[in-house]
Amino acid sequence: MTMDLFTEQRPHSIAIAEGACWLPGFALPEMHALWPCVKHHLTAHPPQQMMTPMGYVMSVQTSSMGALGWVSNAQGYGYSPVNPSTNVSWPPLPPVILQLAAEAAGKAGYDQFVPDSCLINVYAPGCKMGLHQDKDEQDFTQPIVSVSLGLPATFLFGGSKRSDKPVKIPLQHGDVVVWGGASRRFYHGVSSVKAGTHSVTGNCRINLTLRKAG
Ligand code: MD3
Ligand code: FE
Repeated sequence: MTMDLFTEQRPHSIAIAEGACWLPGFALPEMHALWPCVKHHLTAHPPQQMMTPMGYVMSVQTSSMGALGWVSNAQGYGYSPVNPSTNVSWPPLPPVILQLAAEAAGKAGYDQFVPDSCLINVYAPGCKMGLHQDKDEQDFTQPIVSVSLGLPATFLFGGSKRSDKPVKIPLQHGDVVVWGGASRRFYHGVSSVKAGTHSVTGNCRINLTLRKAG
């Protein structure tokens, strides 16, 4: 009884759907090491707006780390070992990110998570991501771990059908969400990010999406 009360007052993990687990503030203890690493990466590998196969320019700017980076162009979506704008390999995943991903996945019940891809999405004010499913990976039994940095955003989390009404999840700086099981295939998106200033990232939201893509 007492334990339940304690858990409700200080939630460490919140189940938001079958297989999906929200870990508020989970990345905060590692932020002193995580943020310099992300910032350095974005300087060396500037994020760019990708073109969708349908010919639209995505509002979000993206960059990647790891053996495989997520890319999009007129030919389609997928993973590439090189940055298409330089033809150079993406840099390796740094230990602080690998460890954070493995610890978060473990806490959600997915042991031995070893991602080979970290997509870095940079949202300036007004940027959003429409409802979609992540279907470009080889093995859907592998979870996805996301880390939110900077300005808050409303994450839209639907179901297995596009018509399923999405629930809104207010994601903040340092929040981690692990998406596995049935939720791995659910539709999701991000509402337009509101303008603001965050003490760590400045005028943007940054999301790290860790996947075992290959
Ligand atoms: C739920 N990015 O890059 S991360 C994406 O905040 C993407 O930048 C969003 O969706 C962002 O594809 C959301 C959280 C996320 C990532 C993958 C999922 C949630 C997911 C896959 C299945 C279900
Ligand atoms: Fe996605």
